[in-house]
Amino acid sequence: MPLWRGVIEEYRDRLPVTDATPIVTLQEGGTPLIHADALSGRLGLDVWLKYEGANPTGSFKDRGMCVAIAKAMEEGATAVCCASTGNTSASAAAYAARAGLRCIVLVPAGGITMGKLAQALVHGAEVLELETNFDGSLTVARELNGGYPVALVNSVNPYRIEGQKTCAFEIVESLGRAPDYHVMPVGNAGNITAQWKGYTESGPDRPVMYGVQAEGASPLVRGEPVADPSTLASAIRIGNPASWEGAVKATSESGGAFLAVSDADILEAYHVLAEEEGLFCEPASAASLAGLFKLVEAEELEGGKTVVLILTGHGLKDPDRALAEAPSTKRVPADTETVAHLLGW
Ligand code: AN7
Repeated sequence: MPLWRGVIEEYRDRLPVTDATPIVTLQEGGTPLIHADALSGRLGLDVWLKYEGANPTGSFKDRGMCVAIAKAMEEGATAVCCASTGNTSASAAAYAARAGLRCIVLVPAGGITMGKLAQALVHGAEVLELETNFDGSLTVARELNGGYPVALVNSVNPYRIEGQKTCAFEIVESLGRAPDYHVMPVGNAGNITAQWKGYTESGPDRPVMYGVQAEGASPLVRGEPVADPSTLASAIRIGNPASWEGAVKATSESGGAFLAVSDADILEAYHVLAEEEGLFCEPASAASLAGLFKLVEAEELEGGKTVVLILTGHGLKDPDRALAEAPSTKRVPADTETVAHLLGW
């Protein structure tokens, strides 16, 4: 098997890199596109799951972060910063560590999961919990970038979008063409912007793009920012997406739409993915399947067509949620007869 070289080397001709750009890579990208056998049968569609949790830091963010960090180095930066609901900061911290850059992370106080916080800390980022939400944290990050010697690596940095579009390249290469429908979660909206850009650079066929938001954090569905976003899917707890225009371009040019799903819908989809497909993703990622269920119910999709769902982050990012959703375990004596009895034999 040839070595997968990471997105900068694999897609060099389609990214804004030159011989002067250092390669900073954890061999991100090249993630599995897994056929969802059970869901395809149940829904009468050909459903594929792009498992972005298989990236080195456990989310799709690595695709764009490697390009953003490489460009920051090329431009002489010594420090990077980001605001984050958790995955961006985990990724920024890892790539900054590899590149030898100072990394400053601004997160909403109490607003990110344990796994993501652990990642930022273990890689040596300077983590500040701001007494605000994600949107307020992003404002501070932008102002830091404006007034101090620090590069901003949120997805308002165009290099992030460039790197993230490689996910669409991989999907088109794997399927031999674009899918008919593409369904993904939307928070700050960088990723849907990037996926659409990737498809438009991949050839003539394009999917219909659906962006799924959590009901309590669904500015793109409502058509206006949400001041106090709320959902258990903390990754997408965002009220005023920075890439608003790019997201609207994706859905309008492709003939798609934004839709909102409840937290209960998200958890139902989370269980289906884990229990029927064997895939553990975080709640924000399960929003894509919750969205697909809703689209099928509303008879929006044509039967037999190909659908790709993006599972954006690994389930281990949020172990608290997994345990809260599971039955509690039993502590028993180490006695085979007792164990067998408990197992119903
Ligand atoms: C698992 O980490 O915004 O619409 O600061 O972590 O491109 O924001 C995370 C977003 C979906 C939404 N799924 O993507 C952050 C951050 C997962 C995520 C999204 C995020 P965008």
